[in-house]
Amino acid sequence: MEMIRFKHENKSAVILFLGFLTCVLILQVTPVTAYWDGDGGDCRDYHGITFMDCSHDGNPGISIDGIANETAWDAGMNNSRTVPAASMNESTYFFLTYINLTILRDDTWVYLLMKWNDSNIGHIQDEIDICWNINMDNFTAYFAGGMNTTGEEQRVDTWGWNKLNYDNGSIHPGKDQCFGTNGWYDRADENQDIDTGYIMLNEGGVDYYQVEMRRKLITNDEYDVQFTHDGLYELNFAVIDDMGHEDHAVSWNYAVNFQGLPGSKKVPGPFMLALGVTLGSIGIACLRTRKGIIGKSS
Ligand SMILES: [Ca+2]
Ligand SMILES: [Ca+2]
Ligand SMILES: [Ca+2]
Ligand SMILES: [Ca+2]
Repeated sequence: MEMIRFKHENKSAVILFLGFLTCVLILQVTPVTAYWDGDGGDCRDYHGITFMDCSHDGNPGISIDGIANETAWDAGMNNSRTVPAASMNESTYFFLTYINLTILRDDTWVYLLMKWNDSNIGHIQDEIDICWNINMDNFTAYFAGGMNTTGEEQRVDTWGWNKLNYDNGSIHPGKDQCFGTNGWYDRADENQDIDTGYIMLNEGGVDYYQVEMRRKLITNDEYDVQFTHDGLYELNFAVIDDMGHEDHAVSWNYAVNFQGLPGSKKVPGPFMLALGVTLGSIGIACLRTRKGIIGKSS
């Protein structure tokens, strides 16, 4: 009898040990925790910035309906990123999601394709937001004092999609907003420049939202980021699941490289500059020589 009990206890201990070992292994291979690491401070201290490219297609023919069946998206997906977003450290709210992100543009619009897992799809509070830095010095996803910038006249543009009461497949205007030194500006003061369309998906038993979004490269709205110059544009993401909670999932910072923008002035590179100076010098030297020859012959 003692022997049977010993065997039973031994078996339980082995199962417990294997369970513990499995947990340790899962924690080791999981790249992102459900909460931010560290002390809940600025995520830039932990992750830095992830860079990505923006593909160009002169005629992408994208219909903003949430369905990514346009061939332009296939090419743009070469530059896709998987953006992890998690709740804040010590949050009482638990949510971890991965946004599959593709960004492309033509000569008028910038297009975003975003697909992310949601814990309870179809909830009216489900939402995704993108913060684009306009001119903030210390742009971050962590705003300790609420959604406001620290510098005078520094602004962040935000583009949002809400589920609200819109049916699956709905095409509707997004939320185009901006915040600055004193928090949110009145949304009514700015033009609403975002178009969105969405569908719900279920793949392998996991529920996803998929949103197509577009905005003109240049809106001339003081509350919007303007894609006028080639270079890097910083952004980050927030995903709200069900409750519209303050502790929504947040990504770290990304920067998108826009090149060949229609409004961008072409600055000559160092090689072209050196070539120009050399050719100019040769031209001047030739003129002087010619003048000398003419002077001598006359
Ligand atoms: Ca589409
Ligand atoms: Ca949800
Ligand atoms: Ca805006
Ligand atoms: Ca606007």
